[in-house]
Amino acid sequence: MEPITALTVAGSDSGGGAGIQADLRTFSAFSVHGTSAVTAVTAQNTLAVTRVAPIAPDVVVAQIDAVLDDFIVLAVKTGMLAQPATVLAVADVARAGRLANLVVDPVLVSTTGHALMDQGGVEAYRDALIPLATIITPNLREAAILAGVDEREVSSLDDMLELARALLALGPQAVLVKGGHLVAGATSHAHAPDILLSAEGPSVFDAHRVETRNDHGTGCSLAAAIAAGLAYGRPLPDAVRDAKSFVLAALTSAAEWHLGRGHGPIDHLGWNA
Ligand code: PXL
Repeated sequence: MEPITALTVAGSDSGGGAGIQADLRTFSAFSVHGTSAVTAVTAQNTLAVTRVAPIAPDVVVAQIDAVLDDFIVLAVKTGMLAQPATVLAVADVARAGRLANLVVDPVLVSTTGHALMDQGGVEAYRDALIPLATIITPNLREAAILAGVDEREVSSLDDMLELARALLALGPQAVLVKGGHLVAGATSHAHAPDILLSAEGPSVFDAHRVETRNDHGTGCSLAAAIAAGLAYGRPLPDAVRDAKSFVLAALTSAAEWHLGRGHGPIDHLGWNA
């Protein structure tokens, strides 16, 4: 047999909650062989990010080349890219048609407020990488920054749809705006709706909100799970639906566990299910 293979291009989280570590566990949970290109080393735990050391863009590309030269990579996820030059370098590889089923999670800032992208990253994403994506998966804050609107003005599903339309106009095949950070307005606290928009129109994926501090790496995991589904040939809406169920289950079974003293990881492998 030949295991299905995917690639994550993302940062390392020393605490094992987000980034490469979350992506590889997610791939494993979906029976996908995970390959990786490390874009940055972060020193962090469940409480804070204390250092970020970017990897040189040519070293990132060398890792991608090494993987693509040997494996049949059926889907690629990008997470934290750390520097605009890395966004541009990854976009060059994508433009050459070498990154199948490209899921771009446009990571800009950590939940704890630490910058995970240098100045100029927004423009690089907008101009170079996003137009080449199969799907982009911004949270509300990232969507607002990429669309150039004030995050505080996004408070309803209609506002989210408008954001999704603005981002679809940048050229990706689909946009998933995640409502996990939606606080006020038309939807209640109990829900975390996401909107998927493609040329086929919008669909809303509603999910109840899980009350827990153990939510570190949910965004990374969702994008990696979508990539895993696409690697298996699932249609995009099905891959998104499966990915949401996966993250919801992993959040639910991790809700009460203790890993670190802050925002702990989710239960990717169902240890507490
Ligand atoms: O969740 C965004 C993210 C992505 N990648 C790495 C991170 C984080 C958040 O902390 O550390 C490496």
